[in-house]
Amino acid sequence: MSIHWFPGHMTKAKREIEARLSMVDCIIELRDSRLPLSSRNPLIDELGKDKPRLIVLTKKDMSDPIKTAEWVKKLQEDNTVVIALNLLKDDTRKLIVDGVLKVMEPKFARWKSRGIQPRAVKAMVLGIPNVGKSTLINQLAKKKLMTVANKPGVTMALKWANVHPKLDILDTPGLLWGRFEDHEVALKLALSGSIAEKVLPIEELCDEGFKFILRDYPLALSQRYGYEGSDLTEFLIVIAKKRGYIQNGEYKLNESMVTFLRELRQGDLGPMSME
Ligand SMILES: Nc1nc2c(ncn2[C@@H]2O[C@H](COP(=O)(O)OP(=O)(O)OP(=O)(O)O)[C@@H](O)[C@H]2O)c(=O)[nH]1
Ligand SMILES: [Mg+2]
Repeated sequence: MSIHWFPGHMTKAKREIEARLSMVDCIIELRDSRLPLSSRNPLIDELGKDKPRLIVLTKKDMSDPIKTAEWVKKLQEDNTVVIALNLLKDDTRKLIVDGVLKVMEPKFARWKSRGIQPRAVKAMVLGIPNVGKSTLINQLAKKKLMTVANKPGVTMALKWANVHPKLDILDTPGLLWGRFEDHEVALKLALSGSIAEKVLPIEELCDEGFKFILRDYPLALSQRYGYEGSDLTEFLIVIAKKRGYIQNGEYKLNESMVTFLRELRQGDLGPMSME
């Protein structure tokens, strides 16, 4: 099954991003540390191929620390500056500003040789929906300049922010690519909250999420839900009983599915990496 989810505002945003790219000095590319491969948007490679780039793996607090450290190392092999951050806690400001100045070094040298006066760097933040672009800007600016919410598609228009004497950042709407040739990628993006859930059948998402946890983090189900087995329906009944999802003597398993997916997405089952 190939799915399509490319809301109207994204088509417009893509055009506007292309139009503004020539104005920016570099790109801050955000990826979700739980899925650094699947959250890499091929559109960003195409749009920003000639720009210095800082890669930030976000939501480090939600990913498996060992896997994230491996990813940082691997991505750095391409001579890119890569940092993994919990945007809500880490010293985001210093780390990002230092990272931007580092990737800009060759450009600064060119400016100098051409006699161009140093000025604040203009960076564009790019990434899939819900990865933390607007959060990153708010943390840098130390105030709530951008609207942030835990669902994809919050930012709808491009907006500049002066976040530091040396840095201006352009916030952009999260972009997805039009077609997911790879269904597994779409599933991971839905399980982590970057594509609207309604795009994929909830049963399939639950099934995939459940299989993933059984395979990679088998203790998580017993720790959070007290469930020791490996049968999805049985597990959903356990949630229904615990949370009172029962009507006229019947279990409302749909509510169990919604709860399970929400808790998985928001990291309630513990730090996990899908890649
Ligand atoms: N735990 C955790 N949550 C984060 C982190 N970064 C962002 N978030 C949360 O992720 C959600 C989405 O953040 P936004 O900044 O709105 O994401 P965005 O990339 O701007 O999303 P769009 O505008 O929809 O493209 C919010 O609930 C943030 O609080 C992080 O490092 N750790
Ligand atoms: Mg946003």
